[in-house]
Amino acid sequence: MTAAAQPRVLIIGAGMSGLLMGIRLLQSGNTNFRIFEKAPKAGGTWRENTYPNLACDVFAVAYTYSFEPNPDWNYRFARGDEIQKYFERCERKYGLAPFISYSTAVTEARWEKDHWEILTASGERDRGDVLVSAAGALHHPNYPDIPGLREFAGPCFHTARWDHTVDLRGKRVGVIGTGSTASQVVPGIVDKVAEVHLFQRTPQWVMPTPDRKVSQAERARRHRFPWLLRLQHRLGLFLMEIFSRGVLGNRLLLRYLEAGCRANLRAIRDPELRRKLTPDYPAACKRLVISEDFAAAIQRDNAHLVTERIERIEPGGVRTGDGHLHELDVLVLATGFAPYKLDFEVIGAGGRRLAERMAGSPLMYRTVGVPGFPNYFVLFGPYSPIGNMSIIENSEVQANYVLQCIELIGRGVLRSMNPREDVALALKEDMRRQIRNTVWAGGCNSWYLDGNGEAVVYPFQYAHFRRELRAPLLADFETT
Ligand code: N01
Repeated sequence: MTAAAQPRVLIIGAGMSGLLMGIRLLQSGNTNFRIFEKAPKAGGTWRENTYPNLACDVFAVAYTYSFEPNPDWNYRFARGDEIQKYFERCERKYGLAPFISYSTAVTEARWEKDHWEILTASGERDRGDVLVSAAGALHHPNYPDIPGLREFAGPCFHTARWDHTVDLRGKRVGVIGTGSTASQVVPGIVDKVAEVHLFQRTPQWVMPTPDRKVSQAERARRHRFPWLLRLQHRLGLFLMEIFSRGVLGNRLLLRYLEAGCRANLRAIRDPELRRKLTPDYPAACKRLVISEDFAAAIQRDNAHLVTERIERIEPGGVRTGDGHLHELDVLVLATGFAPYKLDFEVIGAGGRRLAERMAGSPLMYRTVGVPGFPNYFVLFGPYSPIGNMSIIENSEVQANYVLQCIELIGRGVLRSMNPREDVALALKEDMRRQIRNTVWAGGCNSWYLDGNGEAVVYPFQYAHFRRELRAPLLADFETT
């Protein structure tokens, strides 16, 4: 064990949750930590996603750290670039830069009897008492396994690797995928391109939530009355929580959500297009898409919804099952992510590999721990998402819990804490039973599902989540 009062904490990732963990440590008086960030700057998903029309579908007033409200959001649903600036501002304001090693990729973390050893891509080693993985849930682009993908003659890129050197003006652009990302990209480019062809494998329920610009007067009011902003933050979270209750099994709310989505579909004038866009699974089974402008965009004369199965990609475009070649100049892959994938190896007690523990059906302890991996904590890992709830709120609850564990170590109450496997298995069984009551068991395919096709989301109400993570229960751990 290193410094007793300030356990040394190694954090992987300087996105929303890694920065949060750093700030919480500083606020608790612990300066003995280091954040490893493989990229040259902070921001995580908001640094990596820069596609046109990128915005967050959580109310902007609620999409901040609770202790750092932002009076300056320009829209009701904040745009990607302003969110990125918000996190960069937090990094500066809380003085995190000296604690962050940028352009430093961790390749391996190994538990060595009573501490963690970290190895970076440049061969540097570091050691700490606690390891926090804040590496992001949706971070590794999912490149579709479509024959001929590499043969496409024009520019082809994933939405999380948007190529801004490609001028889309006057081009025929193909977009594969119809998730939250594609539903923003299509309205974002439709005015600029000659044609947009949206390749849909499965229709999505789309909830139109009116967006608007925040007036100068309102921003001034938020500056002048910080209590108003705090109130709006709470209110925004409350609305998201209500919304999530529908997803978590409240049939009345779910019907209300579906009615909103159906009303959105009624705005599609062409019955054939409407039919193609209508899902055959319950609303919110996949993560609900929030978009005010998708319905209008897909009805534009230069927008074409393609529902024929993609057979292959050829140099000139996309060939569908009906033999038709959709000729394209640019191909955009809005095909989502491989969730929770880590690009570093984590080796726990007895040489156990985290990747094996997570393969198929992951075993987590109360969303933050993993049996066999002492003093290892995960922020926003498997089982963390709760409906469309703000992930910042989730991560705050988790970071506060982790901080308490670190403080137990700092006070010398224990040196290491390893979640008990029997406890984690029993909790997992409870979750699996509960998941059967949620809309995620509605028979659709989504990134919420694990390798066995089971949802790895948090199936209880938000209040339950907060209660579960209020304080560590030592009886749940093997401790030294
Ligand atoms: O990814 P997705 P996303 N051939 O996994 C299709 C967050 N987010 O990037 O449905 C053809 O949802 C796939 O088809 P199917 C949010 O949590 C938030 O859009 O599997 N198609 C699907 O249509 C979101 O849930 C915001 O049949 C293929 C699409 O690609 C999460 O990120 C904005 C295919 C993938 O959809 C991920 O969203 C953006 C193939 N081989 C993202 N493979 C906001 O806050 C996949 N697809 C607004």
